Amino acid sequence: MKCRKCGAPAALELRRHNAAFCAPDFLEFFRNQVREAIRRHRMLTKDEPVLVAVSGGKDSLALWDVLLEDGYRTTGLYLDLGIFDYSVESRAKCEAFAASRGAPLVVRAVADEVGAPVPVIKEVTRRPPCSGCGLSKRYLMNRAALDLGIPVVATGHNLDDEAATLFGSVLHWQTDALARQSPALASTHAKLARRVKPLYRLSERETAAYAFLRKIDYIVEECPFARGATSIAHKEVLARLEDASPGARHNFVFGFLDRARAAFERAEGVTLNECARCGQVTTGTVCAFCKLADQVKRAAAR
Ligand code: Q46
Ligand code: ZN
Repeated sequence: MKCRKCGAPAALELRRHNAAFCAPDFLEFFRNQVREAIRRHRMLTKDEPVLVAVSGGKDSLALWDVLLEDGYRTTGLYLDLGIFDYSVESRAKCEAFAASRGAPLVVRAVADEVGAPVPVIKEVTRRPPCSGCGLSKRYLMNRAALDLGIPVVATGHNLDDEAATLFGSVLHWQTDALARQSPALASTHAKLARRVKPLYRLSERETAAYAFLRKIDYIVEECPFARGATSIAHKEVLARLEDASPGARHNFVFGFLDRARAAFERAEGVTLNECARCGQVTTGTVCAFCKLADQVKRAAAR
């Protein structure tokens, strides 16, 4: 197999693109996909700062690496979820990455903000761990951006993540989630940062190859709570489809974005208020995060 660009022996075959690349040309292909995502959805500009949410995994660290290489003004944000050794190790990976690049990293702990780490929130709420965790992450990302005066948060969601989320939303016809599924979400309120996913055009296998070739030291283990999550089952189904027909994920996500999303967007239309407690954006009176923190506090008092 030869590199499509230069004809040298290929290091990686990309079946869905019907192409193969040598290592340097793959890295350039990867960066160009990120640039195309940013250009097409006007995600970022080089003269405004961007908060990059990093988990210590390959995707978010690959994203931070590309943005740094391309000269964006980045600050990393690591949210310590308090999930046993997984959190200790993933935090260390983020700190080592930031130190090696001389890039600023902000760390916030869920335990400080909610009153308990994710495993305790799970017990208190008697809900799947990802529910309290996801809620806290979205809230704290936005609040960190506001505190730091950064207008946009970038996350490392890749094509596989987007396909799995879309699949889950379609299975349950969650029309509000379908309206919000986009590589770039504009700010609809003064207290809401923009949210962008510059890796949405790249598969998990491609981000893994990028991280490997760039010698990024990332945490390989997944969150111990990921195993039971339904999103993993969705990913497995999609992996089988992709195997049988390369490009299935790509067509699923890009077809939705090009042809279907607008219909759901029109159907939505919510009014946003400021939470009576914390001032962040909510559709109700008190936001879901403040309610969660109350629940944790009440449990601690018992
Ligand atoms: S960290 Fe949190 Fe994920 Fe772990 S508890 Fe679930 S949501 S799986 S990306
Ligand atoms: Zn609140």
